[in-house]
Amino acid sequence: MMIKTRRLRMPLLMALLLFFVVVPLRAQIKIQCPCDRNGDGDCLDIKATGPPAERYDEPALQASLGVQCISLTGGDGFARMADGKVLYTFGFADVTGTPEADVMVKGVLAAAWPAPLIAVDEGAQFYLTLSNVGMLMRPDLFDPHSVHFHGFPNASAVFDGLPESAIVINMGASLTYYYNLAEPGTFMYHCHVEATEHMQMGMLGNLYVRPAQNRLAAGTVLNGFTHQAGYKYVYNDGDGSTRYDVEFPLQLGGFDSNFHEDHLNVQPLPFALMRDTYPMINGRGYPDTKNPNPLVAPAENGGIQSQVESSLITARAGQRILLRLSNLNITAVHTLISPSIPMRVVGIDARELRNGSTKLHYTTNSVNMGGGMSADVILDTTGVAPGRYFLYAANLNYLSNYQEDFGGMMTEIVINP
Ligand SMILES: [Cu+2]
Repeated sequence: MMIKTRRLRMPLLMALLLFFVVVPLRAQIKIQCPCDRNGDGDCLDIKATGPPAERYDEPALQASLGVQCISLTGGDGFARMADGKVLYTFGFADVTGTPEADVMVKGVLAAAWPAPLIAVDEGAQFYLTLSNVGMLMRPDLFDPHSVHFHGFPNASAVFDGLPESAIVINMGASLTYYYNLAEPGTFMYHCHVEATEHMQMGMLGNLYVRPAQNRLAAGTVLNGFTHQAGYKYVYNDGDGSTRYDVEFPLQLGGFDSNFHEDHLNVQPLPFALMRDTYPMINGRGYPDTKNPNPLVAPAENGGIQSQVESSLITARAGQRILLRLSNLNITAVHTLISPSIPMRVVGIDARELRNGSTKLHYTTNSVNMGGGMSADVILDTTGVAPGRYFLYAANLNYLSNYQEDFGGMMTEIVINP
């Protein structure tokens, strides 16, 4: 009997050793980007001096390959609400340019809210490396993370981020997602692992693809419209009808403060009781939305800035403003109102509104978006008097920062002479 037990004990010990020691050691941070030769996830930082291995990146190669790369981490952090309340978050951080050996350290408590903006170009090959640095404040958790490029026609399900059908990323490991940017449009991205929890906790951000029409040679005539150098469009419209001068991605969302506070200890349940108390645009409530600067880093983050995206909209009178609107809120449908400057809706859910060559653009003062929806809205400021205008949620109870009134899902449009 003793011998048998001893025989069983060894394989068990070996299995435990394999599972807890060898397997984690095999996982590693690995950044893949075809024009990156020094393993820091970008192709941009040529250094004139230093050992050859450290100055290998090649911007010219990046251009010739049509490659765009970003390196993100998934982890936790803190964000400051407009009333001063600091809430615990999960999120992504941009570590592009950080060598592989430093990614785990740099990504700790670095979660950005919202996730780092991703703006890429149609026709490019896009490599997104996600490394999971773990949740420092919740060492009991061993959650994987993923990136779901919402609404994008992925060629392969393995890069779609759904835990049921795709690869997800364990702590201490990386995965590089590959996207062939075949279509322009306003998309969004989020983690799809335990989506209700990870999305409420803040793993969501703006993502859009600029159209190939932007790169036409100056003087090209499109259906009677002459393209000029520097002209920008929302879609490959074929007639210049989606041209704009300045663009602002605005993502609607919110935090349930009870859920975030309890989450420092345990995942609160049931999800059916989730109720957002801090409605936000780009991770801020009014008046923080109109602050053009990054917010002060919460002390809990150790000085790492978590909220860098302003939602202040500025333009000169006469310019066309593109609002890339998206709603990634998991608890509410939102209606956004521009009562003073008419909104021309040119696209919904990353598609131009058209039937063949017939344009179905329409003008309105409000756009209604359920979770996961996007809208491309152009504000034509021709004839608009210089001044300050407002953009806000029609659900007026969302114009608050929890117990503080006159806040929440609102921002300002400043038209300069
Ligand atoms: Cu996640």
